[in-house]
Amino acid sequence: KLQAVLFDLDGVITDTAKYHFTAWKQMAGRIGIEIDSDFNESLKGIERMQSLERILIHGQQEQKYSQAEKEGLAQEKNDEYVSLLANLTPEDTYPGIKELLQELQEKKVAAVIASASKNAPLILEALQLNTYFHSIVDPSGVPGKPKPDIFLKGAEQAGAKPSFCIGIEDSQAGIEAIKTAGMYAVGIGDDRILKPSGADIVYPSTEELTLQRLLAAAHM
Ligand code: B16
Ligand code: MG
Repeated sequence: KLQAVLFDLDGVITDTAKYHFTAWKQMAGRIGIEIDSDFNESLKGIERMQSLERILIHGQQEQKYSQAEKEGLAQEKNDEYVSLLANLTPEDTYPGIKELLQELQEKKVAAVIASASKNAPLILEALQLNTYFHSIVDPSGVPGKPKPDIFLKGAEQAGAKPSFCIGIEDSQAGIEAIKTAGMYAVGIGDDRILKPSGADIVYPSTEELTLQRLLAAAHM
């Protein structure tokens, strides 16, 4: 019955979440705002300009910058982030991911990237994983997570019914988005963080992700 598996990218396919954190921390530090890893949880899965808004509110600077200045700050973060991405190689793919993608390909279950990141194509290319995906959702102009739209668009692209889809996420916002989309939500990370957002099951790492386990957990 399983028709598609929708993968978040940052924090599920590879550890780009740490590069986002480093790049935001650097930009925020430059304008006098401290961010720690707890606060960073609230940025995961959140689109670029929205993330910046959250950081400015966190530092009580939400009134300080014009729209053009904010775009400059976001650009500064992205430039730093993209330069960190130059370090990515196929070895940076999280354990178990390539094997799962191979299994899905064999069983003709569509794998889709449902990421908020505009850098997703660049990252998949660096990891040499492009050929395993049926499609990559373009997040431009789509309401961001925790809204369900990125996941719904991914299911539509794969011709899949949401109730026969599994979404995999490392962020609170992403888990919420998957559940609102009416899909089975698999969390990767800490269940104390992801269960309250509605995760149906949480695995501490991607190593545990096998097709057999997913099918059994989701009763599909
Ligand atoms: P970009 P995901 C999200 O990716 C990240 O978790 C989030 O930290 C980032 O701000 C967002 O993508 C936008 O990324 O600046 O590259 O367009 O977790 O949805 O794969
Ligand atoms: Mg993520």
